[in-house]
Amino acid sequence: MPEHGHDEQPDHVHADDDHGGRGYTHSHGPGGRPHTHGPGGHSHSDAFAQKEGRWAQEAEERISLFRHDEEIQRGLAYGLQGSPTLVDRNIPTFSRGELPHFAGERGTFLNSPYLEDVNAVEDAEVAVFGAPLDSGATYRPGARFGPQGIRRSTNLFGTYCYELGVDLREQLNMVDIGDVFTIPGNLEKSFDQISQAMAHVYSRGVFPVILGGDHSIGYPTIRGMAPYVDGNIGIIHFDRHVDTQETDLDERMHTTPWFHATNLKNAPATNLVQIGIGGWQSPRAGVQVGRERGTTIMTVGDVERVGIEKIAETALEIAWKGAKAVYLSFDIDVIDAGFVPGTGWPEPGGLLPREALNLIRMISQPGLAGLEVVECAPPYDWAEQTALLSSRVILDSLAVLVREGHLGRKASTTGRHAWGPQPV
Ligand SMILES: [Mn+2]
Repeated sequence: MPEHGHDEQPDHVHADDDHGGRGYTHSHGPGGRPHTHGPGGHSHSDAFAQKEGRWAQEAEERISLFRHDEEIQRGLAYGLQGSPTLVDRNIPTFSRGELPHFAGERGTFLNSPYLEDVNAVEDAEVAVFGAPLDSGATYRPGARFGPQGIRRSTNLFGTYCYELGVDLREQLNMVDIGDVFTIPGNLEKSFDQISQAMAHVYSRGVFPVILGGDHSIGYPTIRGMAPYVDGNIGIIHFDRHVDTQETDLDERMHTTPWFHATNLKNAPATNLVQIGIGGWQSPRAGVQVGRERGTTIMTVGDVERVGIEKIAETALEIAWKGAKAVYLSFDIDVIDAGFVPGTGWPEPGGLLPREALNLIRMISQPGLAGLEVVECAPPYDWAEQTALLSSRVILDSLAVLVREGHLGRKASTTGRHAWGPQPV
């Protein structure tokens, strides 16, 4: 079992040693929710949602409040005791923790600690970093502000998710290591920087979360991790677009990452699964490459007809076939353009947010090697909704990885300061 001490987890929650962190399990209901083994043995008349609702109510009790309490103490020490008129004596004069959500903004992802010295990254289990790049955008630029927008949108969230029964502050050592120094106007140099950043994090056994950036970063991220994977890498790619052509407008662009990534020795195209493809923005050159190389494409119609459970199961089968690691690349434009106006190539008719998040939860169950969310372009965003969905993809995936025991091993509920390495 994972070290964070979930010895009372219900029996639907598996540590990865149950299935070697490779295959997937059929013992989960849709969305990774518990199916029949909720506490108290409910009757068959219970609706599925009620079971999850009840399970989560019980699960909350098993999560520590250690880091929450520690954060309050630190707030009082560093932010001074609150004014005498306040009844709640946990409120400091200066905001120093999660609350209030509109203030005290640290500017990091989910208010996690900022790690200035990236040499110390291995103390963390998850490192979030931005790849602010939009030189690969062939229509709307703006994704260079994606990392900033995604981080800002997380001010709205707490660290606890009700239905997943996970509190990331308590159960995960996650740090934000800032952004890669990309070179505007020079994709190849930016790619080199991104690959080097990825290699630094991945080679130290730290789970990378990359905030894009346009989708051209899909190639350098895979290239950065590939030398450190002892075997093949599978890629699960959510997108409205195939992104498999060799060049676009005479260069490698955000329409080309998988042509180049699947040229890498250990990232075969046959392990590339593309979900949500369709519409009127798919260059035929890319489709031809996918056909020749044997990629797997599942359209939004497939998702609708076959159902998300079967789609996730099939995607995992193909991505994990003979592979040692599976990487998630999520283009936010896979979601219907009505929900994600802030993106480079909006395409109506995509997945619904609920479908996308359920798929993310399911494909995260057997474990991932890392993930990226790309193409969030805040200049076109309304009310932060594209950034919010981008954040949710990351948060939901991390929560499932923690709940399934793939992450959360370094977190200790006693004796650690904050929820990651602290600056010295
Ligand atoms: Mn796309």
